[in-house]
Amino acid sequence: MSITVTCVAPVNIAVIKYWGKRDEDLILPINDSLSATLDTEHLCAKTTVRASPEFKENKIWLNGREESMDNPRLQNCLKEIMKRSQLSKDMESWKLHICSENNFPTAAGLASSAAGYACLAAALAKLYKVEGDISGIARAGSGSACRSVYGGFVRWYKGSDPTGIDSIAKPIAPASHWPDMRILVLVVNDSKKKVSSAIGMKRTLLTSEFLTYKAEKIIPKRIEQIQEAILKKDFETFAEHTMRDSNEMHAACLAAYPPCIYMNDTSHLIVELMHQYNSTSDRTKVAYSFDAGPNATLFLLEKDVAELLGILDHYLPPAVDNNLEYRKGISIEVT
Ligand code: 2P0
Repeated sequence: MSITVTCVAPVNIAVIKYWGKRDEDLILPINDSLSATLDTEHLCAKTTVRASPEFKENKIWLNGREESMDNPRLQNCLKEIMKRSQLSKDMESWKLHICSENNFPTAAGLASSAAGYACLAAALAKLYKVEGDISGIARAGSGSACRSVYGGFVRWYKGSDPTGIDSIAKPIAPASHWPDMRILVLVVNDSKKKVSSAIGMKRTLLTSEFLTYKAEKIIPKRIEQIQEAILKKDFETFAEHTMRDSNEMHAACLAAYPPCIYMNDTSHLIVELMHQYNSTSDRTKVAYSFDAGPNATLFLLEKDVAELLGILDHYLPPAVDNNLEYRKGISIEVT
């Protein structure tokens, strides 16, 4: 006898970044963040959870390899689920076998933990018949995961309650609201990053005063403006805020001591090329954003995709010598 549930959750890309926690254990951020969730075809996690009275212990496999269940973040997720479980006590005591796979490189700055924990939260919620918002459960596993629980454009409210009850994600517009928005992910390097996001953001918060300044003085205004730009489909305003926020996150990382360096020469070349491309056009056609790694995410409108791919092919051909291995075009869809 067993119950099996399978869920799929995509990666989300933040245009207003989460970088810095005000509570490390509860994973509560120092600022609101805003992202776009990709569609379920590319960059996804797929998680199957099986519960059975015959299993002797809880077990987890990530990308085919058995991992320890002692991970405190995993335990926090399970604890949050059990608090809201609607299963009988008897079934709650059944042990779990969890199997999760990504269809993209893990821990290469492609938000693998976001998709993974969102997927786990969704699968466990289905299994334990948990109702209502589950973004807080996903957040207990990894901060940015709370945004992958919803499709389209999503805002994670930092909240003010010390328990974290109001630190949840809410959708602000479905992907269908801006159907011609496209996202290209340029994979510059898919090896594992040197400084994890958790360590990088802690170090930045402790040693770079600019991060606190950004969270308190810049983001509150910017997030309202970018949200309005999304609702009005004002690409130029959206693009400028996106690029500024990415640049300022990496500036804060560089101002950490020792500095956290995520972008590489190819990343900087992409930044320069995109600014040159925009400046020779009659309007801003593309925005870039970089997470905790060298890979670039580009936001643009469908009508400009062919031209931009031509520019990238010319200046950054996918050759070994410039380390740009491959790239992939993705459109946003409601998940
Ligand atoms: C974001 N990143 O908003 C930012 C931008 C990376 C750069 O959220 O410690 O893996 O698990 O809460 O969610 C990556 O941080 O960190 C991240 P934890 P997480 O997408």
